[in-house]
Amino acid sequence: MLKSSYNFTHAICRLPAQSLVDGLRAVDTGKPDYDQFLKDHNDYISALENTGAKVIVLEALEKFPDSVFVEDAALCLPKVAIIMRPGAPSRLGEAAEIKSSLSSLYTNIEQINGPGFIEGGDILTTETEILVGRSERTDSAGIEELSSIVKPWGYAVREVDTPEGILHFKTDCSLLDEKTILSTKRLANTGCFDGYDVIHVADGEEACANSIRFNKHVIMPGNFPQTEQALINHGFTIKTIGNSEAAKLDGGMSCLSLRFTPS
Ligand code: CIR
Repeated sequence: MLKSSYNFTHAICRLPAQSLVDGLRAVDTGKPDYDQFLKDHNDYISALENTGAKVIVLEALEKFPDSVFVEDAALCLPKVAIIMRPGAPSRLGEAAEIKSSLSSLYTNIEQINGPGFIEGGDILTTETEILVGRSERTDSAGIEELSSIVKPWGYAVREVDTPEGILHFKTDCSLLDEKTILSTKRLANTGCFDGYDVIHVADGEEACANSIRFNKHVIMPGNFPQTEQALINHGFTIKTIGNSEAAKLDGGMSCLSLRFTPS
């Protein structure tokens, strides 16, 4: 049987708004180039489509500069979609926008109502559990609410720590298959992946830890040759995508899509 944590029939992406140049970032490393961002985003969509998936491309939302990072607004499980409650005030309104897009695709839609906060970038769904990292954007109350929503659907949530200074839990890790995680050493050293096989990203290549396994490919940002070679050596098929502009906004491969199989 195909594993549901990395095999998907569908993805949702959102076109980048021109306002993305005003998107959130921890450190200002320069203004993102919109045209380059759009080109990379197009390549990303093609990479998803090339695995046979249907990609739904939503309209740009100028009101929300970070809305291209569509992953943070929802968690899409096989039978239920859960609308998040982003911890960044400027992103809170993205929840209602994604809800209306998901309503034609899912029969069951649940919602985090608060008072807690939770963003999709802090959630790693594996074949056996849902790991959620506390971060600046996700708190214990948000995780607790998610846990009570998904329990009746048969999912166990495990709350873990995201090391200080890292935007999201998944900034530093990705699922590669049902037993294997790609992770930075600083995250894996917390012990949160004990019981899984862990492949460490190469020293100095921490920024490629945010990759995605999407059907037969691992889609990772370009220019991380040592980690790319290590993954090839482990038997994974790699597709690289330019990420220079999204990286200026602390974005990577997972943030740019919601990946799912509606039932
Ligand atoms: C933000 O700070 O919210 C955006 N500039 C980047 C969001 C990246 N999302 C993700 O890692 N899931």
